[in-house]
Amino acid sequence: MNLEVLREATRQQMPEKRWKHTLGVVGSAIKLAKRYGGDPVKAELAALLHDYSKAWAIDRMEIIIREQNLPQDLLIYDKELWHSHVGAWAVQSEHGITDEEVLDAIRYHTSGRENMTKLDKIVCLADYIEPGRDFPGVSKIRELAKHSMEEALITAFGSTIEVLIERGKRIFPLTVLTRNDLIMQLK
Ligand code: DGI
Ligand code: FE
Ligand code: FE
Repeated sequence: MNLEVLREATRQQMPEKRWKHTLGVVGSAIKLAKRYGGDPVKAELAALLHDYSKAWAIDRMEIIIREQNLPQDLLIYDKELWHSHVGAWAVQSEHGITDEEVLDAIRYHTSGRENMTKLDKIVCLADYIEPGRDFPGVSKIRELAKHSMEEALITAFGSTIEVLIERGKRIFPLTVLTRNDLIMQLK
C-alpha cells in the first residue's frame, strides 16, 4: 500500500471541493490523534479514504449495497448514509485495505455506532470540524473538541438530528443509539 497512489486514486473519485474537504479532514484527524493519544498513521489513512465513494452515482452504490450484502436497512434511509459503507467496501476491494480498525472508521463515520473506537471518534469528529466546514454550531463543536471528543460528538450528532427533524426526515436509528451511548460514556 502506497499512500501517494491512494491519494491520487482518492482524488480521482471526487470533485475538487470534496477533495479539499478530504484534506481538511486528514489535517484535523492527525491533530485529534495527537491530542487524544490515537494512532496518527491510521487516522491519516482513514481520513483520506473516509469519503472515497461520496461522489459515486446513487445507482452504483445501491447495486453494491445489494450485491455485497452491506446492511440492507441502509436502503430505506437517507442516501447520504450509503457512501460510508460503500466506501469501506470499495477501498478494501480496489486497494486491498484490510485493517478492520481503519475500515470500521470509514464505515461508521456518518452514523457513528455504539462503543465507537478512538479511531472512529477521531475520523467522525474531524469530519465535523475540519477547517472548511461552516454550519451553525460548528465553532462550539470545535471548542468542545479541545477537551472532549465525546462532548463534541454529542453536540455534533445532536445538531445533525435537529436538522433532520426540522426537515421532516427520518433518523437512522444507529445515530440515536450512538448519541445515547456517548452520553452514557460521559457519566
Ligand atoms: O460525507 P460528509 O458530507 O463529509 O459528512 P457525513 O458523512 O457525516 O454525511 C452527513 C450527511 O448525512 C448529512 O448531510 C446528514 C446526512 N444524514 C442523513 N440521515 C442521517 C444523516 N446523518 C446521520 N448521522 N444520521 C442520519 O440518520
Ligand atoms: Fe462522509
Ligand atoms: Fe466527509
